[in-house]
Amino acid sequence: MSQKTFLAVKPEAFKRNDAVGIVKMLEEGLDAKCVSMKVYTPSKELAEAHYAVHSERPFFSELIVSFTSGPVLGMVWEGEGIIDKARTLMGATNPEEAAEGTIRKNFAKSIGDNAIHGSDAAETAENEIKLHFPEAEFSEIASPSAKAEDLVKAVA
Ligand code: DAT
Ligand code: MG
Repeated sequence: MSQKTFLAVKPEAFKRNDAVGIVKMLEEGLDAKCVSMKVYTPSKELAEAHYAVHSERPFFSELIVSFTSGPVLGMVWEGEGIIDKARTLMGATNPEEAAEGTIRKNFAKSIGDNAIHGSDAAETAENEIKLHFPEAEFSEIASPSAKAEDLVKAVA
């Protein structure tokens, strides 16, 4: 079944200039299309809504500080089974457990600085897309990594 997922290069990885490299891995590793991409700094309200499921966890406040600390590269990708495919390509939450060839193996530094977010189920994907892309305008981006390069340059 074709579905959409929300993916985002997190602020620390964006700051390290890894956004384009991460998008290249998505482009090459997912048999899917990117249908929206933008750079923005999440507000506290957006971050708290995005991570609401973790609000009782001890790391919640640092998670919010991290996710609001600078620009993210937010994306919507669409394809068959894209939610699980993207999670597999991302790798484990803790990069020490991430498999070879995954984005987190290559780009994450620690569990709290793990480079990328990806929706974990159909319902969360739908909610996260509504939250981050309320404009809901989707059409295929021909070269996601070229578009990422342009967006990164524009904020440099
Ligand atoms: P994922 O991002 O793989 O979906 P998650 O939903 O369990 O992982 O957690 C959301 C984010 O919270 C995760 O990407 C990084 C942070 N996090 C999770 N567990 C943590 C921990 N034990 N210490 C610090 N940060 C943590
Ligand atoms: Mg999660």
